[in-house]
Amino acid sequence: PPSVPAVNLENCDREPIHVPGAIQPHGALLAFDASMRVCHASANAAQLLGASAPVLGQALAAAHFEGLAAVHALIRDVAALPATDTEVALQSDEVALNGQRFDLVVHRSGPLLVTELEQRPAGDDDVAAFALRAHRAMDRLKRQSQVDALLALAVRVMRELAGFDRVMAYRFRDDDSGEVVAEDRHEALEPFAGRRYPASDIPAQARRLYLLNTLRLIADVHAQPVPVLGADLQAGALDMSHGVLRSVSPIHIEYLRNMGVGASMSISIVINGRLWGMLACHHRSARRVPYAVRMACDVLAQVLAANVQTLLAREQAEWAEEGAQLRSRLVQGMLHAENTVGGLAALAEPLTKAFNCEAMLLAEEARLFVHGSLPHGQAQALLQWVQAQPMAGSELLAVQDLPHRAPALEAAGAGWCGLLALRLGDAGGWLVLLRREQVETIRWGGKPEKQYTVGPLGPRLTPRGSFDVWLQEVRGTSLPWTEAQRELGRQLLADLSRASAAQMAELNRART
Ligand code: BLA
Repeated sequence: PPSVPAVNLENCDREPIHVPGAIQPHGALLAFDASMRVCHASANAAQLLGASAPVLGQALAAAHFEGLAAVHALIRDVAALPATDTEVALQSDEVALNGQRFDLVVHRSGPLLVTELEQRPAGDDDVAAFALRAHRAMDRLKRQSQVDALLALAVRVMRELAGFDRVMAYRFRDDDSGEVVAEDRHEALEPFAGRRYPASDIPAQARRLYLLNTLRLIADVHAQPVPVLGADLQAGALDMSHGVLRSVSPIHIEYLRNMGVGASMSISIVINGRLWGMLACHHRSARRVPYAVRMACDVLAQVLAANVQTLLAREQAEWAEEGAQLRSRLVQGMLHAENTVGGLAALAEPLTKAFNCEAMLLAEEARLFVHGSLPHGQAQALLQWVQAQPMAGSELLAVQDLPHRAPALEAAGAGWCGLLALRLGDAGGWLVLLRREQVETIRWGGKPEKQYTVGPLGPRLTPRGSFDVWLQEVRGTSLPWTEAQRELGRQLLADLSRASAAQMAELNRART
């Protein structure tokens, strides 16, 4: 028997999911080499396309079957298209073969022309009406001005269009874990909104593939995959990165079955070349979605991505503008201020706002200034702790979990968790910004660590068998200081040092 490579948590990101050697059974695949001979064929080709469908090794020109002319024409079209590294040559059409309707999708994979024929689901003649609905949906997406509202609308629209039982917007975080940030679902289903899933649920190679091929349909998680055979050993395994019938990783199939899902369609939300999130659609039973409808969903996700990008850029620009104003006010203020503490203290309100924090303290020589509900005793204790930290030449210290690092401070009832300390020159002065605790209750969609179970391939690590909510309460931390906030901190320090250099020069001039 062929040896089955064991897939486990350590190596599942190396499972070569782009060359599975099989397709989903609701279609057939034929790949042609440069001389237009069949070099790969799915084992169900004759059964689906008719007994006269071309067989392995046969030249397309030698085949005679109903619908051949349409197939031939599309293959010729794709062969004539220029293919670049970033763009696959791809064309599709609807054809009648063997008394059935198929979506014919042809694309180039290296030197090969890959022909996929997907059975058309019955009763979906209204593609024109669908196109109109999709157009109106995109128009509505463009009019949203908040990311949350935009995603909420997108999942609703997607569910209307594609008819799944559940549609989720899944947004990745910096650590590649993800969160369901919007959801529209059949009322019989339990809500998944707000749940968090670990990074390993979508391994790295799958993420890379989802950047190249942005929509994938798993039409039936209980269907038996159909092997794709090669004409000879040289044919090697067929790269199906850009295919539409690619068979799905068995480990992911198991995951979906455990989740009670019958069919899944997910569409990448790509922003600045990065996988920002996905629209994940689940159905409780098997579900086929015609190719044209899937392509409209894909375009919808692109419109969504463009709008999310615009809104995020606007938020960033507004914050940057606020920061720029703060800097120029500081530079102005320093012209008249007695000292650095005075200049900064005058801006306590806008400073705490820009850094999204609740309190700040300023210290230089004997001067101590506090803003927010921060008793002097606490300010002193915090300052002492900051002064004792090894800065290793750095002018900035950012802490998100102060109680864990400074238990003694916590015992004194300080209650501060986030601390951003900026060193004011070499004279031992500090600007310290403080944040309160942000208790985060993570609703993991199941216990994050995977469990051993005995599957059909013997004992191995499998995706989670349980998707019951698992609450993790994270205490003693604040919101993290963003890179933009740290950068603003560094810029303020640079402004201050320029201002004091100018003052010194002024003083010297006055003396001479
Ligand atoms: C793929 N994992 C995926 C996909 C999703 C998720 C959306 C894309 C394929 C699809 O459309 O179904 C994960 N799906 C989720 C999450 C939610 C959801 C988080 O609905 C939340 C609601 N998965 C594991 C482990 C491994 C693993 C441990 O949990 C590996 C050991 C693998 N996931 C895995 C693989 C794929 C995948 C290999 C790629 C499937 C493919 O495209 O062939």
